[in-house]
Formats: sequence, C-alpha cells, structure tokens
Amino acid sequence: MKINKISKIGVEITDCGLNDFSTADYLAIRDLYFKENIVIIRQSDLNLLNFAKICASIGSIANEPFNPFKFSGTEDEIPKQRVTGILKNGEPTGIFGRGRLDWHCNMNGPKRAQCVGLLAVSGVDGSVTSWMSTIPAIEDMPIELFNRIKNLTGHFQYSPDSWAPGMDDFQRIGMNKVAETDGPYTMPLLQKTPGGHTGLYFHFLNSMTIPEDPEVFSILKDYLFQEKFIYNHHWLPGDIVLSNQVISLHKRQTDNVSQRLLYRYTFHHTGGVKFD
Ligand SMILES: O=C(O)CCC(=O)C(=O)O
Ligand SMILES: [Fe+2]
Repeated sequence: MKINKISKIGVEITDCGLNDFSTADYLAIRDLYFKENIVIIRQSDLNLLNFAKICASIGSIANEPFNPFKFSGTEDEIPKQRVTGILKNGEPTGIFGRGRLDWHCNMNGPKRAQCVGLLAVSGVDGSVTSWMSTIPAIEDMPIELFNRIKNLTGHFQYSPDSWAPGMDDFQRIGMNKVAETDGPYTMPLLQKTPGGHTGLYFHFLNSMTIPEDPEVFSILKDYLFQEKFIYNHHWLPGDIVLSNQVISLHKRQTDNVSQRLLYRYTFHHTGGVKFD
C-alpha cells in the first residue's frame, strides 16, 4: 500500500491488493479516512465485499444496512446501491442514471450518513467526478472572512431537482417525497471532522441562505470554488473514493453514464465494526 498526498484535499493509495486485506489493513484505511477525510484507492482488485468491509470498518452502512464481515451469501446477493444509466428491459437499474449531477453532498439533513464510498466497476473510462474540500479552504481563509462566518448558521431545504436535474422518475419522485417530509433544516457553517479538522458545510444548491449575513453567501461561494480546493478524479475500474460529506461537495462532470457502473455505500462516522 503506497500513500501519496493529492493536492490539498486528501490522499491517494496505490498498490492496494484488496483481495488479501487483513484486519490491520481495514484499520489503517479507517484511520487514514478519519485523518484525511477524502481517501482515494487507485485500481483496487474490484472486490465488492471487501469494499463494503472498508466502509463498515469506518461506520455503520446506512443505505444497504448489513455487516459484510458476517455475510455468507453469493457475490450477486451482496447488498449494494448501483449508480448507473444501464437499463434492463428498458428499465433503470440504478440511481443517477440520467441527467446531470451538479455540486452536492449526501448530507441532506443533519442526521444523514456522513460518508459516501464509490467503487468504479465498468464503463467509467473518460469519466470525471470532482471534489471540493472545505478543509484547505478554511486553512487558507483570510482571517477577516473566517471571523465573519465562524458563528453563522446555514438554512437549507433538500432540493434534489436543483443539483440532480433530469433524474429518472422513480428516483425524482422518491427523493422529492423525502424532501417534503423532511422540511427545512439548519446546520452551523463551521463543522469539526472526527479527526479534529475544521471544515464548512456548504450545500448551496439545497436552497441555501444565510439569513444573518446574506451578502457573505456569494463571497464564500466564490472563495470555495477555486481550482486549488478542487480535485478532479479521472475514473478507472477498481477506483474507490471515500469522501466526508459534511465538509466536501462533489460534482459529476460527465452527463452520459448509459454504460457506466459504480457501486455505492453511504455510511456513518460511528458504529463501525469492532475488531477486538
Ligand atoms: O456518478 C458519479 O460520478 C457520482 C455519483 C454520486 O455523486 C453519488 O452517487 O452520490
Ligand atoms: Fe453524490
């Protein structure tokens, strides 16, 4: 396992043989995630169950709740969420298969899972997803701006149609139903990560407003979306990206995903599998 810092936003692991992972390896990835917040594993062995084990070592899986360390079914039976535009008998076989995916994160309310893991399976070559991390942005932030925002609270309303326009009906209807029942929510702008870093929650496409200082919204937006805080991931099969959803946003730069398949787990920062 070789670990390299990538720009300022996280780390990249190469030479990672997922097929012969040991307990120590799961613990090492968990610790690295809590330290770095965005962890990219390059061209792993594409082992879905071991990908699920990486996620479950960090925290409890939210979207497909199961314990991969106790799983004894076949490969096909492994619970997983699919991100894909691939159709079967003309029907969608996954989420976000159509339309755009603009800047967003999975924290669509304070109780949502704090992390998303994506594993590239096939049809990904040439596709790019970008991540913006607010941690280096806070580190570099002029002190006047930091002092101005440090006690502010953001007001939001889950608005999937603004950051994922053009979704398939089944997903759009389901997500909008959740949006209706959830209603508006608030989050302090400043957020501490489990590893003690300070970042920002800035899901601006969830109808974000900052009522206490409305003018700072566009100042902050221009400041955060500078190239130096953005990492562009060029996918290859077997790539894994684990990203803290509280302090980062991501955007798919590729619209056509009709032949592309990723597996996806959302999971919490707590409730990870214990190894003792
Ligand atoms: O398809 C992608 O590149 C990103 C998918 C995504 O953002 C998600 O599943 O939350
Ligand atoms: Fe996403």
